[in-house]
Amino acid sequence: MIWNPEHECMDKAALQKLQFARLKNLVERVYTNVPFYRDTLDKMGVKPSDIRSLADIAKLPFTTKDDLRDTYPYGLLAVPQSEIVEIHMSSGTTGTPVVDAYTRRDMDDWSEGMARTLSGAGATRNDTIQNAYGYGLFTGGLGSHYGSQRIGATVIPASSGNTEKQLMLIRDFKTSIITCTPSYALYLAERARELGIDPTALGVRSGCFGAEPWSENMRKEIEKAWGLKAYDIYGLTEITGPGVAFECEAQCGMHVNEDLWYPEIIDPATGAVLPEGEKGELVITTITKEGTPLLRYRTRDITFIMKEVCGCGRTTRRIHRLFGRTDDLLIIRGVNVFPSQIEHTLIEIQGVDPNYLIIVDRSAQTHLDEAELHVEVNPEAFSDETKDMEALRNRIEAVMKSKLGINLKVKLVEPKSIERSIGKAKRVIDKRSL
Ligand code: DLL
Repeated sequence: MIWNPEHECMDKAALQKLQFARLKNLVERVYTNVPFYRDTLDKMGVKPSDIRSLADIAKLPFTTKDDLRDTYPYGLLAVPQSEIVEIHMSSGTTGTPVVDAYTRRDMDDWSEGMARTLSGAGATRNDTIQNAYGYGLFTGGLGSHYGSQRIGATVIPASSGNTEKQLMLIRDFKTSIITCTPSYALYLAERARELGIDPTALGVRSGCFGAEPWSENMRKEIEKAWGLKAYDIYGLTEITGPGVAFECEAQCGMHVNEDLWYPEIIDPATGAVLPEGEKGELVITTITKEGTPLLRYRTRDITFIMKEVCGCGRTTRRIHRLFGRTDDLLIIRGVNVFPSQIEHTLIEIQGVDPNYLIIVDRSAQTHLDEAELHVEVNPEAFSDETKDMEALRNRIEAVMKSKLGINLKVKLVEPKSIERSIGKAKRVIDKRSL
């Protein structure tokens, strides 16, 4: 179901015209109202009147996470604070949080983006949506909430955690759609089975999963565990939260709500704009945002813009499932590898569960990187026979070496021993101090 055909199925030329008008207006607004941008543009010698086409976006400066941190909390505000109706924040793992401040209109765009997202997963007003993203400063909970309300579905604001209660709610209120992180979706199914409940019998027919990296294989696992269709959804606090891009029924790449958030792909090393189809860093400009608008925000997420038009009827461009982040790329003895690649490879191996932890350290003696991969054996494959476990361990090491070119020391751990997360899963512990 397409929530907003007028904007989602827009003719390409008309869409570009709209994007350009919005971009031009944005540059004027930030130049007038945000000293940070006025100074930066002045230093670059760029005036709002220099933006004469959509391609002129390349003349504009990038904004980085550090710029947001340096101006914490309200340095990038483009409207008087009295216009702000809500704030959200992402703490990340380190450092000062980044803030998103929303005007009423920003809230409206966010709800719209999420209504489109949920509709992409088939949601209508007849659905009961159980929202197990965390409520609070994190955007996952309230973003999905506003989108559900916009559609008129029945939203259960379950928030994250309380796993047994979640299962009770699913059963009693006949939840048809669930929203949570993909790792939590798997954990919820695992916990259901432990309690003697068959998740596939609960009738949840689709789920919107995002906020953390996951893989095609993990999609298959979730779909099998629940008997549902699992949709990838993308967004980030700095831009608005979830609702930036989402999968439709084709489950093949995520449609960017590009009438609201304009995407580009750049070479992260040089900053040059890359053509469609080439993989690089996703950069987003918030062309309608009023509270904290951003010019060319460097997301650090790696993907590409898909060239083919989607068969679903939407004309908005799609981004491929994320490959990782420029900053979570692990370089182990010079070999580049994203945790998502490790996960993808792991799920193809019989006998192990997609629960894993990568611990990277540097040997004090040899000064070489050492990576250990903790992998959970699944209960059926778990054996007291040391030789069986040894064979499984060797097999995983060999596959990692041949497919990814990295030497990983594999440690098999007991089923369910790796800590489960109710929100974003932690997959990497990097102990190297470089
Ligand atoms: O995670 C917003 C969100 C909530 C998205 C719920 C989807 C669902 P942040 O906490 O600011 O916001 O984290 C944003 O999470 O830059 C990506 O690196 C990662 N991320 C988000 N969605 C996906 C996804 C929310 N579908 C950061 N696949 C982003 C992979 C994702 N990574």
